[in-house]
Amino acid sequence: MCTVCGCSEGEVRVEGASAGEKDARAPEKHTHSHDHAHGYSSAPVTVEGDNLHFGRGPAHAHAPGLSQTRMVQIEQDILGKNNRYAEINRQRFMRDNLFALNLVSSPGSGKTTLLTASIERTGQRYPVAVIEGDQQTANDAERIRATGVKAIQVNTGKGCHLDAHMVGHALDHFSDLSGGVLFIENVGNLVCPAAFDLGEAHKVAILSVTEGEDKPLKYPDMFHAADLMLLNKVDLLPYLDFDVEQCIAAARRVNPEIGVIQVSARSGEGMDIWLEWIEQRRRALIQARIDQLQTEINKLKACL
Ligand SMILES: Nc1nc2c(ncn2[C@@H]2O[C@H](COP(=O)(O)OP(=O)(O)OP(=O)(O)O)[C@@H](O)[C@H]2O)c(=O)[nH]1
Ligand SMILES: [Zn+2]
Ligand SMILES: [Zn+2]
Ligand SMILES: [Zn+2]
Repeated sequence: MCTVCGCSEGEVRVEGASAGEKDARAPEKHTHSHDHAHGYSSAPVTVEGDNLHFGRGPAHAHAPGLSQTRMVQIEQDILGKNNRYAEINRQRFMRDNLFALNLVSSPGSGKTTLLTASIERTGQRYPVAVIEGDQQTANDAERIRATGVKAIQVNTGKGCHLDAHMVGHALDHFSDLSGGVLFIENVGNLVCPAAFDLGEAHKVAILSVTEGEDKPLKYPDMFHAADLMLLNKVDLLPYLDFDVEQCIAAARRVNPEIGVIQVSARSGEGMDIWLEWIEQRRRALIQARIDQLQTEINKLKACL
């Protein structure tokens, strides 16, 4: 995963040495015939019968040639830097009373379809803008632009997620969005975007019913990080053996607090509930800002 192997930062940075050089701090490389059964604490693989676990060391991951300690250090460096950018984004969102949502899911769950349907239903009540993340193409941004809403496409190349720095650059392309909603469609990937704070108010995980009800258990980080799960494509339920209750139970096992809304971007089912969820939180954000400013005003008045 990118926070530990550092794929988002490129080879040179990851290895802590120039390209082609070995990381002097990395332990000796093991061959695959070696069974790792030597019991040292950073052993990257735990064997339980026929099950091999590579995520039980302190780094919760494995990268060939890197020690657990080194991976933890790299992760802290990458996430620390990201979090500083995220904080700047958060301040920009607060200054503009902009309600930002980070939409995360595997490829094809219906994020862009859901966004276009949401935008069409929202009308012109408040400003809406979209940041689109994909490895390549501006296809999704063009689909958003067709609704009349401004969209900035961010192509990540080999990158598997948006980071807060990218979002900061995209934000520079929007003018006044005060009081509005910013949708950030992350790169389709159920793993890496979970770790990257973009400064958003909430991560919203979209899971479509064609993907299987066990996904929250298989990819728990994402559903743990999200405040809401949109269960999309419910119009297809009659043709599948997908168990909705089992899926919701799986999501609540990894995140007892997660909200769930069943939607279909195709039929429109559940869309009003989703838009009401957005509206309530957007208004609460503005109200909190009013209360904060009122306190400031009261303090100043007391100085007169
Ligand atoms: N039946 C049905 N199909 C849907 C629904 N929402 C999206 N789709 C279809 O699912 C496919 C993928 O939808 P997209 O909106 O492109 O999915 P995405 O999550 O944006 O995909 P990436 O950006 O590649 O990750 C398309 O063929 C959509 O028409 C839905 O509610 N019901
Ligand atoms: Zn990654
Ligand atoms: Zn999309
Ligand atoms: Zn920059």
